[in-house]
Amino acid sequence: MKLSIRHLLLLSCLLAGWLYGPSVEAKSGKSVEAPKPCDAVPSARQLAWHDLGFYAFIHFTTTTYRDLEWGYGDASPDEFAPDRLDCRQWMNILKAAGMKGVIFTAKHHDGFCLWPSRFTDYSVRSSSWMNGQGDVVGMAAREARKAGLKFGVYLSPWDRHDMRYGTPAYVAYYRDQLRELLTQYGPIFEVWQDGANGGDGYYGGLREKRTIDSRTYYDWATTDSMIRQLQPSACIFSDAGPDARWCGTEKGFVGEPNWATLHRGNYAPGKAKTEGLQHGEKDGAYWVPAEVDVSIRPGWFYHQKEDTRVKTVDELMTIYYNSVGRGANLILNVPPTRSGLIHPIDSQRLHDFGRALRKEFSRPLPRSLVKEVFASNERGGRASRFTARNVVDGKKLTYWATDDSVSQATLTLILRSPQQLHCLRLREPIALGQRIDTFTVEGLTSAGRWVLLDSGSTIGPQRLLRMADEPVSQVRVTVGSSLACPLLSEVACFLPPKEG
Ligand code: FUL
Ligand code: CA
Repeated sequence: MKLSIRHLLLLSCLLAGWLYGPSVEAKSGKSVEAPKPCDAVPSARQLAWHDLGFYAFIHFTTTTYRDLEWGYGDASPDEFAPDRLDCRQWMNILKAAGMKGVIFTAKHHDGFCLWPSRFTDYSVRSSSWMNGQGDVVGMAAREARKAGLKFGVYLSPWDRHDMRYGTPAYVAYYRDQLRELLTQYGPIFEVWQDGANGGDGYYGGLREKRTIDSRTYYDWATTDSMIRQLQPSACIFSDAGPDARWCGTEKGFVGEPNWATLHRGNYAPGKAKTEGLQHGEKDGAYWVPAEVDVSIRPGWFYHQKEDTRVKTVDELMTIYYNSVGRGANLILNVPPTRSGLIHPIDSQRLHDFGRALRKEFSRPLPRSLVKEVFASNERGGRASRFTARNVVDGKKLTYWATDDSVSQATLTLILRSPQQLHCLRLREPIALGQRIDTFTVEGLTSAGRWVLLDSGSTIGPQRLLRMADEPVSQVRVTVGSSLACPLLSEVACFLPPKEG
């Protein structure tokens, strides 16, 4: 029998209903209620966002040609002059690195628009590049899609070129531009709202300092509702969410613990409170997960003098473990050169990193090597749909749950033979909220001793733990504390990658 997409959708809905639904009869005959979700849970758009994990940032504009990080806003449109621009080259490199999407700087602080906006003459339309016929946003969006990468936009709220900046007319202009970006370039997965508002700039030739009240000036609520209307699946990123938050640093890590929850009211774009952004807030009322933004080079824009400072594969791997490995998403910036291509050093590095990533997780412990999985408590008993065995079935939707009264529990994987483990991946079924606070992982050595392999705080959509060398015949995860009864959808073990 052939299954159509509709059949598959129906089946997955039934499965999700069964797993997260209110109540069913377990095989034991007892009625077992699914655990209730925590107060703050992700929306459907956030759940899809969590699945992306790793994507790219591209910083490219006139600033690239001035060798600056923040363009002042006075560059002539003619200065933007890539002679070999090739967005397909960018996308193929990003794809090979294992990325799932790309966010492009449609307009950085210098105000120059990389698409021919109808609302300003400060754009590619005024450049002699391609006789004013060019549209980098369009090219990037098209090539991203062809490569199977999701596309997102960065539109800097701070605009050092535009005369209107600081007045209500500028906010209307910002929204007009955003409307163009959200209606002309297909599906957008994320809209990046930068918090920087540095003050001085060109501002239509006045060359002065302008300050705004970042809490009130932009009226983000109105802009965000426009985004919702035009691109309902797009996640909105800023220092304060609503869908994803800045992690509070540009060094390439999120804190531990990393809660996806936050008291949103205490945050505003441009008003970063590093501690809360790095760690989230355990009792936060909103689901606002962290995104880790970091550049492959020291700067966000390309500078030849940084050709020797491209991050190494080891550095990138550490960043990956400290971001994706702590349940955040990673947005890695790769700046094109003046010619419009990704530099060969960065390209080679990303190629090597992609290979290293694939290798890192290339040897999942075969299911046949797991003899049994036991837990100190299984909701509804051993035969229920919440059995501990759900953590090794390779399915994200199935999970182990305990009874509601439980906040400490152990789950033990018994292996058929001692194995040297390389890495462990733990996942909570976050559709029901982030619950596990502290945990330890121990291994049973051949000497019959339990040794501590790792311990930590928070798991979320995924937690990657690097393991020590000693072979173990059992792996025991102990939940020390949990905000509500603990749930785990996966305890995946990876064996050391084969050399070569
Ligand atoms: C910051 C900006 O000021 C940088 O130039 C860069 O765009 C970075 C991603 O965000 O706030
Ligand atoms: Ca599972």
